[in-house]
Amino acid sequence: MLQRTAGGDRVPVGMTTVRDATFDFLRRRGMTTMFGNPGSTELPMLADFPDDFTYVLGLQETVAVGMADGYAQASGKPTIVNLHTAPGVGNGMGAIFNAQANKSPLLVTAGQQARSLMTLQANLTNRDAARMPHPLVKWSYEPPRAEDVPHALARATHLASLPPQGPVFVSIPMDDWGAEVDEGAVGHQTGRNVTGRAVADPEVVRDLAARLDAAENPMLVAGPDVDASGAWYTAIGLAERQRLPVWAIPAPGGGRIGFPEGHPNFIGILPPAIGPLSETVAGHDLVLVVGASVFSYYPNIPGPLLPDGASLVAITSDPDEAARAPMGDAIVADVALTLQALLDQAPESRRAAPEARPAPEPAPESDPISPSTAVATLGEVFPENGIVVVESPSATLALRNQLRLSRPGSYYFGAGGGLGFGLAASVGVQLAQPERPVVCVIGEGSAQYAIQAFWSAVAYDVPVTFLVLRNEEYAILKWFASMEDVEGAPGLDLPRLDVAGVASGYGVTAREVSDGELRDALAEAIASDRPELVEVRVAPGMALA
Ligand SMILES: Cc1ncc(C[n+]2csc(CCOP(=O)(O)OP(=O)(O)O)c2C)c(N)n1
Repeated sequence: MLQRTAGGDRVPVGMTTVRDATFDFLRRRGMTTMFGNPGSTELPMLADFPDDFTYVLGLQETVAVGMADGYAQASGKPTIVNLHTAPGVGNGMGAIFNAQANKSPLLVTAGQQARSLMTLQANLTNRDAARMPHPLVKWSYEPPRAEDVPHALARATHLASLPPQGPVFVSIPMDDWGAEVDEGAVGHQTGRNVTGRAVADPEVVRDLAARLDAAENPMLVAGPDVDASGAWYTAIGLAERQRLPVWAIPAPGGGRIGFPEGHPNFIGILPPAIGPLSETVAGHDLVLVVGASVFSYYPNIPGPLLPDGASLVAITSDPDEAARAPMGDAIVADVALTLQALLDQAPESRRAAPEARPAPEPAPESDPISPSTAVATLGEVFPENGIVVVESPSATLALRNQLRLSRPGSYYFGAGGGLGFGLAASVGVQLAQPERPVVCVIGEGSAQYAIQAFWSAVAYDVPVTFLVLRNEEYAILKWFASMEDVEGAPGLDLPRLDVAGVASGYGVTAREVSDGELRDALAEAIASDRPELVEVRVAPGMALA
């Protein structure tokens, strides 16, 4: 006797299919929001899509992966994104690169030609599916048999979620979905819990607490994993108890901020090159780096790795980060648990509290306004619980200085540096955090790399506010050109790109405003329950504060 499964397959009564087992697994893991862009090879997976799942369509794979990245980071959950065989993965690769840098737990899946047609290389066969995204993912796999698909997806999800978190990839031939699985075996394979938050050796923590307390002038460098691991308030506790001045990791790197930037102990953002960074930390005898790599240097300005008299200790959950650092010691363990253990051991220090940095200065008046003024205006109306997703290269430093965000989970930036993260990720972040207003601050050049994200924001009623800073150039590249002594490079000007016009075409309520209208326009857009865009002309060049 035949029965129709939830997924629509006609199978013998009592039989469990690959699709049933897969959706059961995703449901159990809370992975019921799926991002993607489908093709013929993915349709068998999506057949009779279960009612308790949501499919979020991105019109280009950069958008699908970027939305999933934002969603995974802002929800703290592994997130599935389904792409269309080789060309879909190809389009998504830049965004997968960003997800890797963001340590975002993405389960990237792609359809594949039917197994019986792969050897003769029928159209759409990805001839080496597992090799394609290989350097960008923690694990890349095409299961040898249809019935191995649920187990492979479970294995991939565990790997994505274990520290350091990151994307994984599974290629799934299109005729696998109706195949039968052994119910007993698949129950074991997909029902497992795997946890990976490891505590540091207590002796090592005790030594570090003593070293920290004995230091004359220690400092803390807070990285993105302070936020991602849930160590935000513990980091504040440690900085206050030990009177530590706190720096953010070199700008613009780091997908998240690791310390409240309005806190009296917060000093600023480290410069990103070897020589200037070493000069900045001069005078400190112990540099404690938490939840970051040491360091993501760029551009190449040589110098000593550390100033004389300084030593460095890093706490990271990423063995590769620990191993590749060019200086200092490292402890590989969960950042939140280790910081808590360190806080428990660290005595109240008698050092003087660090001097609070001054409030941001208003930018000098100009016409058009400087990017600093634009982001300061955003700061005037930015809600307490707001979240900002940033891809506005020449205004990032100014935004950090003007907004001084102080709540956990308030800042997302594409740590890989590949443009296309901002617009897409802001939609994913807002879907994961519906109660918190999300503002995406984006350059008009950056907006072009994932422009179709506007459509997803409209289609799924995602009320992001997009603030487009239009300076009619690739300002950051002109700055790099001057750093690199490059003259006469073409392709750095963007005469009159009408982002508001394009966004309206996708259905976003969009307007271009003068500087005098900016404040009210932003306040209205943030309060609105629709996606809205505000575009403002800003002066060319870098804004540093
Ligand atoms: C995928 C990708 N392509 C190209 C670049 C190089 N790139 C870095 S910043 C930038 C310019 C961005 O322009 P815009 O958003 O207008 O910002 P502005 O520099 O003017 O602030 C470019 C092209 C990149 N980072 N990623």
